[in-house]
Amino acid sequence: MPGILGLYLSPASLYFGGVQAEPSEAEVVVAGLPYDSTSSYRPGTRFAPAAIRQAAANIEFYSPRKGIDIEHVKIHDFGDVVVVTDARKQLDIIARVVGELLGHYRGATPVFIGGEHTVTYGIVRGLAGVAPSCLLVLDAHLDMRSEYMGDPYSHACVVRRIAEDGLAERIVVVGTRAYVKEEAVFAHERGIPHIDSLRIIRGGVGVAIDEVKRMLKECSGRLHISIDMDVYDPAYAPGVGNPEPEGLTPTHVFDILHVVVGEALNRGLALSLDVVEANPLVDSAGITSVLAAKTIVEFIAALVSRTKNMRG
Ligand SMILES: [Mn+2]
Repeated sequence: MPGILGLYLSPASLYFGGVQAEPSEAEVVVAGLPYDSTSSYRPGTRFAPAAIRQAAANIEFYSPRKGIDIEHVKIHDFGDVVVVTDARKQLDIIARVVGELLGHYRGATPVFIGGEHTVTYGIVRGLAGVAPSCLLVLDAHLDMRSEYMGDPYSHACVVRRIAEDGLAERIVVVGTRAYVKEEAVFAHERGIPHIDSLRIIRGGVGVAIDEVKRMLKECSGRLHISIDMDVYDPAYAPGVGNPEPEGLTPTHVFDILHVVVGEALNRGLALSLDVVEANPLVDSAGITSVLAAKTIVEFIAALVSRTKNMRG
């Protein structure tokens, strides 16, 4: 692996998708970010990249929405980024790795598997170093506290840090239902729309899609999508650090993903994804890891659906 990628990445025991494509040919590049040092309630997301790879190896790669099988999509899994306990150093390493990945594998779409939500700050900083990015966050929480337990780089602050540091052109948060006044005020002041899960449950996904489409009109380079697994209802995703009842269903999330990815492609935007906060230590029967793997499969299906189908 070129440069710092060889220094900061170590191969996983199982590749996402099973077959390892040549990195130079890859349509999708995967990296695990097994960092969970600021988890405030139930730590263990460091085990998620391995658990999600294992889940991915045991589900079908067929997407009913597009009628395509993504088994033949060329995926290269770079393994996991090295873990250090200091949040600033960890985020610096992640940002450098992301910048290198984009530099060396320009045509590929990056997919990152967390780890706690803090890693998204490092990802978005790495992306911002290459081209402007808009950010769509799916999360039960706003993650807009100025600090949490004295730590400004806590998972509970990640979207605020990204906004304050000007790392995203625009931000929209979807699926929210758990936040404090400080966070709602910050979102309002910064003009960051958030669509509560209840509006989607009662009125359908259109309200969220419309808001994201408004954002995409103002995006010039890339759409990064960050999916905190706690956006799902705990009935579907019990294995997360901070579960909150009355969340979205897989159908809601996949419907949003497919429309948003299609719209971003129509606008000529690059795409990238992170899936964070799955916690195998508190999961039930591995269902959260399976759902995380399926979420990545649906994202890739939405991404490649124009060029692949079941017959070709
Ligand atoms: Mn969350």
